[in-house]
Amino acid sequence: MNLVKILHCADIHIGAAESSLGALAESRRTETLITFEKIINLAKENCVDILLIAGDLFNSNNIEKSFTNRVFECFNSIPDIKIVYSAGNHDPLNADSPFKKEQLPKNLFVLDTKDCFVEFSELNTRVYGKSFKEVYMQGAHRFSLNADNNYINLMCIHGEIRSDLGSDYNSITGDFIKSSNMDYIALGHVHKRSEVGKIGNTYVSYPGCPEGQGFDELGEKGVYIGTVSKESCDLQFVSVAKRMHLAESIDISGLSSSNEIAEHILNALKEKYPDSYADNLYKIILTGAINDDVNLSLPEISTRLNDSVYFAKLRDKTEFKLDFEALAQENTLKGIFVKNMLSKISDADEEQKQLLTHALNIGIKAFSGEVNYDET
Ligand SMILES: [Mn+2]
Repeated sequence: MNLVKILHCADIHIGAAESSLGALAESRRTETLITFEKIINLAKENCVDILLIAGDLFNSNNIEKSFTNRVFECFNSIPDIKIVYSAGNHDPLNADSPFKKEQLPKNLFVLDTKDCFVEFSELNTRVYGKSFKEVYMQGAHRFSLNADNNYINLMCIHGEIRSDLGSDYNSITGDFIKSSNMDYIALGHVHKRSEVGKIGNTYVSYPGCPEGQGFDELGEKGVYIGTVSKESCDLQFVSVAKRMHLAESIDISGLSSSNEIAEHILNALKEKYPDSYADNLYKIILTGAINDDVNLSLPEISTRLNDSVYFAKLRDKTEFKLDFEALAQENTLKGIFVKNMLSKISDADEEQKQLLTHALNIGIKAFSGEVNYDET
């Protein structure tokens, strides 16, 4: 059986700056390049035949020369591996593209902005696709070329799977996939990984971005490696991210000092991520019931955490351990506030109840000191 070994990656976004990280943002930009180098090494170690990169290799075409030089140096370092690049919406194949400005390595095949394919006869394989020419590529992806059943037919393309044709980012419909006659479609654009699925006779997946760029891109990130033939598709997910973004809810009920709370959080992280706890980026959501005499200092807890892990930010979702009914009887501003809120809560539906209880707790915190409330 004729098998081809591939590594499928996408959305590396080399040079992306996670600006909310402040002083760390610049080093995170370099880490996107380091993750790319790791992918190149994986391709080499696994002796893949073809490296498929389905768009958004660069975060933008406006990328410094030192980064593009390093990328092309990496491509040149794996001369026996065919590399197919299909440009995405972040690095469209226009006059500003590094792929238009630089001398391309011999083993790099950049797909045209019209429907096209590249043929590797020694692998009995064709790779079809189409690069973005501008930031948007509207309308249906109506592919004008037919797959030839004498070859293993792969497609490498950036776009959005959806049922209609309305996307500005290259709609790819289920019907298109079903009738494409491709053996595997290597997609890019969606940063959340999908499993390898099958539509009609065609296998298809999004590997997701290999390095998360924010707290909306949580957890393990990586690439797919494996074999494709006319009868099979056997791809494994391999994690490559330098660091993970993680959101962790941690119950701090019964704790009262900032150092105690910071230590409790760190112990929980060490237990859950024994090998990588210090390297990750965390959004820690503090939960549980605390006494109203505890003056929670988020900046102090945060400083202590950031001394031990790469990055941590805190969100306070704790509630006060209080006898609200008794408080509501007090003839004080606080008492009147509690009485009004309790009455609203008792009339509310389940969803509203949760929101109002949260609001009650924020209000109580406002009475006892500074409110450090930020939902972002
Ligand atoms: Mn992307």
